Amino acid sequence: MEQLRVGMVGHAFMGAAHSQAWRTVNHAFDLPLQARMSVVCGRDEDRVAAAAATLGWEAHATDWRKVVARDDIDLVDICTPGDTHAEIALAALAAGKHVLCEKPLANSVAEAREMAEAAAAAQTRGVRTMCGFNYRRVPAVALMRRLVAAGRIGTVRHIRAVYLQDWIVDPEFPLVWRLRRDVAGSGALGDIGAHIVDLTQYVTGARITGVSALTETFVRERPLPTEAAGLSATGNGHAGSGEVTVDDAALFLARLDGGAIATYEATRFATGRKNGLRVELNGSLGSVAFDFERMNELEFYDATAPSDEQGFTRILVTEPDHPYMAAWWPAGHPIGYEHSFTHEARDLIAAIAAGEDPAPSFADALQVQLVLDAVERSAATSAWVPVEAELA
Ligand code: SOE
Repeated sequence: MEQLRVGMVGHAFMGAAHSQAWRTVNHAFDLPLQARMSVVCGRDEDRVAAAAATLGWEAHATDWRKVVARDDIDLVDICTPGDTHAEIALAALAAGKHVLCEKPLANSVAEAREMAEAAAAAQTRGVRTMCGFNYRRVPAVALMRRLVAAGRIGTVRHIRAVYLQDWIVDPEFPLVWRLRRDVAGSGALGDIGAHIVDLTQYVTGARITGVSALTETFVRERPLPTEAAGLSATGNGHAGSGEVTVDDAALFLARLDGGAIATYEATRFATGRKNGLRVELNGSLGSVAFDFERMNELEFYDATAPSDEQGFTRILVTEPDHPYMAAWWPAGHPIGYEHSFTHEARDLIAAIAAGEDPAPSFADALQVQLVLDAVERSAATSAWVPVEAELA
């Protein structure tokens, strides 16, 4: 079978999740291309060598430029912090590689726009791009979109979206890269707010047209981390402290072009909430709600049912005719977080093999970036900020 030879840059949390997907995808799904885990790249030789062995990569490298230039690489998978996305993606596209890039696409609208333009130019040469908004690929979320598109909740009036985490409530938690604007671009807003912006636009098929926002940084100074690590770095009281340069929480109101109004909340200070992503839609004919902590379920309220039968129904999203589920276990056997990445890899491989554009493309991700930017400008000015449409 023809191969899709992957070079992945970055091997921390997201790198591990993507590796799991590349390892599994051809075992779960019947696809015309075989993913091959050719090389993983990281800055530290020892660590990347260990990651290659643990995660199942054939080889390791320390210079992403060489990986991107290799003739035997078809796709570059970017799992690094946001400050390197644009440079790596632009180089990969120039070298004719397909690109999968973690979210948010970039650290600024200018970078995201340059990436989307480069993707559009590369697309004319058959090169495909995708941004890793993995929650789209949770079967219950895909089912939510299917129900909305089929008109089962009628006209969407309300969107209520929250993404709640609590991993930095402790003021002694160190200043990891996700808390630095120069590396991450923004805080809770770009890291987790981006997911609910993408997810709600995806399930409704509507676009955010304007926002009114506020952001807050509750803890403005933190101990410096002992080493550049991810979510679990330990503090070092002796290394001094540094300034938190991103938001801890971002809240905003929005309007969408289908007429719906929405509320969004993204925070890392929701004590007790570990990864609480919840989206509820209320429409003229019903409602539908998803909660990631119960990711194999979807709540559905059908206002057209006889009044004595009305009430929220819990759909267990494990039937073979639910999105993606035929590939897994018999009905009633649930799946987990990692499957969303396997589904992402499945959709990307299928699109590349079919010569089609996968979604969300870099252009779709640019649209999310425009919303993030509008949120920051609205929070800074206390004003309503419109969001322009960039998509054709
Ligand atoms: C940290 O907040 C994080 O790992 C995000 O970066 C991911 O996108 C999200 O899925 C889980 O939380």
